[in-house]
Amino acid sequence: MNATFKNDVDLGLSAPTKYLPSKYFYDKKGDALFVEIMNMPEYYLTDAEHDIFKNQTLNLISALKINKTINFDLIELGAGDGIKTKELLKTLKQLGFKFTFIPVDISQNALNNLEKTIKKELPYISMNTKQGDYFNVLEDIKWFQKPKVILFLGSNIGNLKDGKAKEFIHKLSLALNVNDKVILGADLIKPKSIVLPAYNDSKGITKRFNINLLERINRELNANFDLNNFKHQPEYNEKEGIAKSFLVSTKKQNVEIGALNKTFTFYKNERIHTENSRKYNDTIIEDITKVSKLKIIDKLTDSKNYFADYILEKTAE
Ligand code: AVJ
Repeated sequence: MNATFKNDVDLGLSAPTKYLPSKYFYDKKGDALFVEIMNMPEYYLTDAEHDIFKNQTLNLISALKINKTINFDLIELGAGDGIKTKELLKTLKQLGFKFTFIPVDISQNALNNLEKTIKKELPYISMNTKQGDYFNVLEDIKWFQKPKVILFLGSNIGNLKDGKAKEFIHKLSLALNVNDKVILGADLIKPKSIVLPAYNDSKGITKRFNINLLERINRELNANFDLNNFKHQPEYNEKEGIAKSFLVSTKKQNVEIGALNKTFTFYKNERIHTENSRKYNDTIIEDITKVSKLKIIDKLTDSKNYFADYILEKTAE
């Protein structure tokens, strides 16, 4: 992990347009900040998807067309704190479905927290956690024998550029058997007045989340980023439908990264692109899924029409 982190930081900060991969937000401090983000009023995504999972649980379950007599694996990619999933787990159990819950996350710390809450609140759920990067984990779950329901919620897919998202959906489809299902959570394209505050909250939590990436480089790669010399800069335009986050160097400065034995120069107002959070509509989701054998069979939206959970089915053709 540390070696790839080091490599990726070197690649991103040496590029003509500097960037850092958003997956590195999630260390212990980043996980905690992300939980704070999900709880803040501006971050409508979590409430909207929770609305679907809480108020349309039965619709969601019937859309999955699961055979009650057969054991299945419920695999969640990027599980986070699992609040939405708990609604589903509870109801599935009440209805007598038989399954093992397998949350997957890049952060072992997030998995430990989730395991603790599930063991406490839903002790009757059978559960196995799995740590790893989504792309790598797909190689393993391919060999699981039981029918699968994959949860990819929270618009986590939005961190991937459309080309990568297509590749991911294609790989996911290869890891599934005919009739397996996916619940794909996607934040819908909507006006800037709603989207931008979700990435630029009044308490500055998102700013701390973004800056933590530099703190993590300081901590793990022995660097000397002066956190006061970078500011958080979010952007969104409705036409493109992509929220972007940057860290902007407020002055010309040099930063040393000990682990790389290198110095990086930032000019005044130079930006590091740290995240894309893509927003969707049916056309984009159709485009992303059409290369794969995952077909859209249903779609549920929240009462405000902010967010959609698409139900995909692996087909033979
Ligand atoms: C977890 C990727 C869905 O893009 O909205 C929240 C991460 N970044 N605030 C998103 C995030 C800044 C989040 N995802």
